[in-house]
Amino acid sequence: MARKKIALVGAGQIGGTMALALAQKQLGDVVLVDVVPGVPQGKALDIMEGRSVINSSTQLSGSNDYADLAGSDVVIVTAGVPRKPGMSRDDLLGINYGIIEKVGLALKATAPNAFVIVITNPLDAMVYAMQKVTGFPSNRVVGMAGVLDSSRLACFVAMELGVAAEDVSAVVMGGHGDTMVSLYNYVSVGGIPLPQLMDKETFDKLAVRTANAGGEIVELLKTGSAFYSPGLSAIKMAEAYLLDKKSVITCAAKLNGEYGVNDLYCGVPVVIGAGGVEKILEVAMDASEKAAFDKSVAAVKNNADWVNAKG
Ligand code: TXD
Repeated sequence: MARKKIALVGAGQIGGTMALALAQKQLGDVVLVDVVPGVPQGKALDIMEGRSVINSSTQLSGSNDYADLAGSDVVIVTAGVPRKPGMSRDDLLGINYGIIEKVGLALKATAPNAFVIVITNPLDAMVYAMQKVTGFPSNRVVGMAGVLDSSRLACFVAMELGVAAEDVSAVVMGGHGDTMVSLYNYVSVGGIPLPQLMDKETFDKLAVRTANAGGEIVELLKTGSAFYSPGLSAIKMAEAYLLDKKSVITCAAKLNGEYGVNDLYCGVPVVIGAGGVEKILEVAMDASEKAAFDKSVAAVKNNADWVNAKG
């Protein structure tokens, strides 16, 4: 079977993290592409030189030329600028739209059959823009946010209960921003529904921390935003596609009527396998959760309307 090709467009903090994770998991050969001369080449070579240490046969290369995206099976896009302290994700809309448009046109020309995972913020608008610019079917264009947000909530629940994070699964839906919705009834601790182990008041505090988790790290780092957990989250999505795992995970997917939402990308539980987003799962929400989800959808729609106005 031919080796898979995974392109990472953006070889910055998240791009480098993903390249290392991919070399460790040996999911396919990796090409890092960036506009900064030397950075993708240097990071690729650095990881190549560590392969005998991790027993990896992955081939990694770096390039400043979009032509090297040709034939990619998976493309993960972090190209853009991250937040600085005091900035909201929405503050990145204008500058990152211009970058996503450029990358999308390149992908349309060089990797027409790729599964595209967008990470660039503001996430829900950028993945929407990517699908519009490439014209790829929406099952092959998805945004990484819910895996990260759900993992952040799982982390905070595990810390609060003193249990292993790997035994906590959570569902965080809606836009990747302040309005994201953490669902109390869909957190499982080793199969045990969270409401049997934690009161709602405590959970709500963890939900607030989850919605602010990105900003918390930006304030600590000062020079950029989170990159280890975002990078690992995107690799989970790529692995689900490449290994046809049928993983049930929360991603920014194109809604066409599901949840009563049309023509919008938003975080919902989906099944990812070799067909990309193979199924969108519609879960029941109580009245307050549904109201919060609708509020989040409205926030995402504002940015999507801005993208549509760009034509
Ligand atoms: O959950 C999520 N989706 C978020 C997304 C989690 C964390 C970070 N989030 C966003 O990802 C963040 O707000 C940024 O918009 C992206 C990338 O974050 P990262 O921390 O990796 O930013 P870097 O280190 O600045 O890397 C971005 C790279 C940088 O090396 C630029 O030179 C490059 O993108 N870049 C480009 N590469 C290719 N093509 C073009 N046009 C281009 N423009 C910039």
